[in-house]
Amino acid sequence: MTKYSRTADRFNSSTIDPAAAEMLEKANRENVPTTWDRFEKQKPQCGFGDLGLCCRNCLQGPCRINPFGEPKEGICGADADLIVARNLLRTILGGTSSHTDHTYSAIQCLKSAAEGKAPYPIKGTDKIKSVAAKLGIETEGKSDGDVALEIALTALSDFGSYSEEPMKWLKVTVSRDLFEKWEKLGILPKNPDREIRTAMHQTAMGVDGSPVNLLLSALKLGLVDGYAGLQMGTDIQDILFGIPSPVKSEANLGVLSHDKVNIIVHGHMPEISEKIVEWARKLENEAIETGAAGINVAGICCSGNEVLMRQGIPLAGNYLSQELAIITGAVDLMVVDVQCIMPSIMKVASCYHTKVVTTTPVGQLPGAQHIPFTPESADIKAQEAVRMAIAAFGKRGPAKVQIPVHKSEAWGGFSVEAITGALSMLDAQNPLKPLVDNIVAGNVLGAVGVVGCNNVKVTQDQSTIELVKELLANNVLVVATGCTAHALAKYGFLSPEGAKKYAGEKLLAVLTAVGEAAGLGGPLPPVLHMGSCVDNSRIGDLLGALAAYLGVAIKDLPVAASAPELQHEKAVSIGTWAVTLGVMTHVGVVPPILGSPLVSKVLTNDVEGMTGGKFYVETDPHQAAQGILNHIRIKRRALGI
Ligand code: NFS
Ligand code: SF4
Repeated sequence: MTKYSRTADRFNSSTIDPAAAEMLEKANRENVPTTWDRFEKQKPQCGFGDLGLCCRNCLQGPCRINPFGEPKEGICGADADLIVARNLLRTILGGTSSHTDHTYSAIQCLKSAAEGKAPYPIKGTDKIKSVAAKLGIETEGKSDGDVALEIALTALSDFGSYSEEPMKWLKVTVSRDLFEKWEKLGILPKNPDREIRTAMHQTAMGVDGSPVNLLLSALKLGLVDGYAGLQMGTDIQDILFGIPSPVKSEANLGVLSHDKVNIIVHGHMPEISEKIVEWARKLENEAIETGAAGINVAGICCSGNEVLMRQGIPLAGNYLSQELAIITGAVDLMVVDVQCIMPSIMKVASCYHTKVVTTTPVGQLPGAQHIPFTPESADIKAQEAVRMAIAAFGKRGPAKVQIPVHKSEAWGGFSVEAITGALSMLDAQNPLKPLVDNIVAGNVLGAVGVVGCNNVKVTQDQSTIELVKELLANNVLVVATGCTAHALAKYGFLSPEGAKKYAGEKLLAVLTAVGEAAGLGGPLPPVLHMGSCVDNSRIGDLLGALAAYLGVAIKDLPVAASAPELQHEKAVSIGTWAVTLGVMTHVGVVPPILGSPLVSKVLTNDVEGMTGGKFYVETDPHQAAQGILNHIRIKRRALGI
């Protein structure tokens, strides 16, 4: 194996997380390559690709456009604007397909559970009621299971629809104003699968030659992502597994245990991670019989967020920490499903005793044990996986184990229901009133959803932390999801203590009043963890409720979204949905669009005239914070507050 040698400087520029830095040093000592090593070997990254100017959409290519000279056109005549717009739409299609396929699995699980075929108790009774109400499903005299089945079938009917009607799930979720605005723009999606097919077709060689038309489709696919991916996914998952409520846990690699069997759940599908958690609890005695002190489950990426939100399972780390968790030498089993799983984990695992289990037909890794989960077989498969972990525990090499001590208190579980529940302690009739009154009074300047990933191009967690610090100091309420929530969790932003440390004086007073009224005995955390990336729909729901309460449009609210360290195609899809919803959306990594002045201008400027939202590209977190604060102040002024 190549010797990977790095200086202390290199570790520092890789991450601000002390636990991650410690593991990078260990990796270096033990000659285990990580994603940062591979990133170095990729440098310099291709300039054409970076600008979005490379096309491989037919076998005459690859074609590339030279922004400084010739060629200005691909072999078929496609120019920079067309190539960039087509590539962007394909990126969004990748993200949207990921979310809708994830959601489709959740629906199948709910259907099978409701039919009594799959061993999942349907826990979200309140969500059954609220979703049935919005879908217009009669609940009177019906069992929860029967209503849940109708809900699952309604969801499936959107995916099976051959009519020209827009998606039902979207129509029943959003305000009439938004619906009509999107109708006028001609971007209301029909059957989501069909929209994905059509847009793939549209981007094929020799079909659409209009960059603007392609960008309109991008907005439409943003809506597919938002309503057939995020919204439907969260609604269905809450019905299956329950609506999250505030729960205290911990975050960072220090949550791994020296004397317990350590199982990591990594990926996105709660129907798998929930079962692993359930069986880890049920089989704890078997672990104890073999000499372990018990079983410890911890999460990486959005699987971690899902089981934190509903089960209080600790977070081991975000996207860039997935290899580092294995490098502790203390992970006995990593169970993965889909999305954001680096194939490299197999090579890393082979340097330790760690076993890897794959669980889905599309997410396989050579060298891993494939245990294909289905809703019906989930109990058997989960037991098999947990027993593999117990067996692997005995093979842990003590000389290779080094668990960083770093971990922080972190609260999760802030669903919209939980937030309004806490606020209703201040005003039972009108739960949103205390929040809105404080916004109007300027005690809360505005709210920002800080979301998304890690990206090896950004020092791990740095942009997120710097940005959020400035927002909080300026009395902006922050909500978070995805790997960003993990990042904030590691540095105490998801704890009541974090409110005292980071929140501006006025914001702290509000957080304290709400936290004490809600019986937390102290302030709410300054950053509210709203869940996985699919759970970004919760932020959409909250914005919708605030706008409705104030009688304005979402685009008029003093709010913004930010993805300081995004990497995945899914993050681009979610951002597009947010822009379509009317939200200014900051991205801290430059997306591959700068090769087209037209596309860049439309996305960062012109689109605002259509949806009220726009993208804001800024890689410096301090500049970004100022830009976001300015935006919030402009929105406040326009509202006359
Ligand atoms: Ni979101 Fe969650 Fe993380 Fe990014 Fe990946 S895990 S779905 S895509 S990297 S936040
Ligand atoms: Fe080149 Fe046109 Fe083919 Fe793209 S579609 S690879 S620009 S010839």
